[in-house]
Amino acid sequence: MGKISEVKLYGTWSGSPSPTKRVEIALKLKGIPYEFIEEDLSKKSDMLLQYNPVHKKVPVLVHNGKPMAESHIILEYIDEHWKQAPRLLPEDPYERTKVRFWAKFYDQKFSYIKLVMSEGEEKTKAIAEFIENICILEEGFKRDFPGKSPFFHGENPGFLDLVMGSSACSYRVIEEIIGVKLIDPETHPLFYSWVTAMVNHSVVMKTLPTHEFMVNCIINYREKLLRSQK
Ligand SMILES: N[C@@H](CCC(=O)N[C@@H](CS)C(=O)NCC(=O)O)C(=O)O
Repeated sequence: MGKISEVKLYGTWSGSPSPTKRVEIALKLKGIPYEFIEEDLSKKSDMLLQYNPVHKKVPVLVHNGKPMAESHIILEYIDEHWKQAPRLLPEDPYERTKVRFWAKFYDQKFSYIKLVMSEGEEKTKAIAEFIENICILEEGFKRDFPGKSPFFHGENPGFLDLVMGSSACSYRVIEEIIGVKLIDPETHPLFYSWVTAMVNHSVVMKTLPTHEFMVNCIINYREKLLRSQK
């Protein structure tokens, strides 16, 4: 009989958009049972430091005692090890490059923390950059994923949906906190229909905290950070 898999996820259960959610959604989509271990990032556990000595960050997935870090790498591992549907990455190598390209672009360009934490001129600049990058994504969707709907991978969310969705699904939370509209269905129709499908997906809905909870958590986090800077 095959060995039963032991899967542990070290993550942060915060009310903020976080890469841990990408891994949680992937495990749930594939029906992989796992134990969630919550890390207090202000007091990192010895286990986390041992498992991720380079970056000292969550998420860390430990599969049968073998640790791995970095959410993109963990998602790829999950898809390669548990090959059951839904597949997270496309079969075709060229299609995979597109998905990886945009996932990297998203992580490099989008900072929700910057939007929430900045003020004055810096905030205006962060908002303009955010909207400019949404427009670049909109063009990218058209060029690289024509006819893919409602998700980049078709009927189920895949790698790029999870990388982007873990934070993009909270855009309304950010809009409410900063008092500025970021996503316009008229100007960003593809992004808008994609993000709406993500927000309404049953697994995503169950995994992400509610709107009110996130608003409170992010406001508290911002106040705590501002107090510590005084
Ligand atoms: N590139 C990493 C980013 C992970 C990350 O930023 N994790 C944050 C929590 S959302 C963290 O552990 N921060 C603790 C720290 O920076 O000390 C990934 O995709 O997994």
